[in-house]
Amino acid sequence: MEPLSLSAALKSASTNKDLLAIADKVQNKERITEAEGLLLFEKGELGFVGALANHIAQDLHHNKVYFNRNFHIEPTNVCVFTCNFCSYSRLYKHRDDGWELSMEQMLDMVRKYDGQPVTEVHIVGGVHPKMNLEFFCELLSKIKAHRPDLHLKGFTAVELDYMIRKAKLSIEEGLLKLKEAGLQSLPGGGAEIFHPEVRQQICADKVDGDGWLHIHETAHKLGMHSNATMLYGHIENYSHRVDHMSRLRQLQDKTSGYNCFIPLKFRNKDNDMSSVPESTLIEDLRLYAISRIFMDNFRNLKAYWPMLGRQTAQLSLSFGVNDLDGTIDDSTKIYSMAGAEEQHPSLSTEQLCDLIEAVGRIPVERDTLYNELKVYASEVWVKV
Ligand code: V47
Ligand code: SF4
Repeated sequence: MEPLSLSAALKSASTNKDLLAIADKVQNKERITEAEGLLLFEKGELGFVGALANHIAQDLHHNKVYFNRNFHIEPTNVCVFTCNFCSYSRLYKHRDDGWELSMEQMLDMVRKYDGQPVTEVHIVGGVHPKMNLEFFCELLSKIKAHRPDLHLKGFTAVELDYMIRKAKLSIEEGLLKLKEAGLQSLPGGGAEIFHPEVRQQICADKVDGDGWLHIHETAHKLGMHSNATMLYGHIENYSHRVDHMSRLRQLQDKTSGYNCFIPLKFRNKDNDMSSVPESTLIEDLRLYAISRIFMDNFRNLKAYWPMLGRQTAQLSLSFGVNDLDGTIDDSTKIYSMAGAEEQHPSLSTEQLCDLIEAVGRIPVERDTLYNELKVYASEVWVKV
């Protein structure tokens, strides 16, 4: 029997003519509008959006799924801000319950990887009033001096906004100092939901959406790349998600500076939003698929497995995702403290490859900028 063509499969998944018009656009590689993005959230069944998203991802990446070898440094969980969804931070007055790593402790963490083939360190933490721009420039330059091949990806726009304002510099001046010290990329955290209706309720006291975007735009202008996240599945509605993704899509049109988009599922353990239920698996997968369809200028869509759990991350590979972040090596606490299944997130390269191959995809080790370092072609799945 002949397999169903994509359009026949889509017609069997939906009879809504507006949705089918979106499917035509996707097949013709045309951008969908914000109203169409909203319609996908409101009316697009999982099978329908999944088929479209998988079609796009296959067209871009064939069967390849990317990962990298990385570890995190979380300098502190002491934070001047009070985001209601955060299970991780401790206020300065309660700093005895948290941690504050010294320069030497962080350099020891780097030295632990001497001789190991990690390619990236991801540095992100709370916003500590005493860890300033000068301290982080020193940290970056010492890591670079010790291990020049390690790509330094660090600091959310929230941390950057605070440390650069405190140093009384413009965003451009501050980022330049960090770049000179060795910073190469910005991670995507702190974006949450840009729309003020939501931001005011979940993280009113930190940098707003415009400020976050300005920092990333400036970093792109200085030749640095960055990631973008969206914290979803709490009090936001579908329009807020579309607004968030649309603002990122517009900036990407302007700068092409984003490496990837990373939806982050809200986890509700031990925070001030614990009464808000977590999103369902179906909603998670629909969100990945719709992000893939809507954000047509982001080549890479990442499922961050420590937050989602490895099985859901694996499943997301059939819904538009083409990147599983990295090996992590049990070096982050943000999600385990918020109730994620992965209490000590760590995967060996072999385990990551097995996860990817188990769903018929080809694992590819990448660097931070998505240059391919090694294609793992297993005989089981790949005809070579
Ligand atoms: O900005 C905090 C999120 C982010 C919770 O760029 C929570 O490669 C869910 O941005 N439930 C920081 N999410 C982590 C981050 C990140 C992670 C992995 C890869 C990259 C990258 C970036 O964590 C915060 C916030 O959005 N977060 N608390 C929570 N309870
Ligand atoms: Fe601080 Fe980040 Fe937690 Fe907000 S999410 S309280 S900025 S550590």
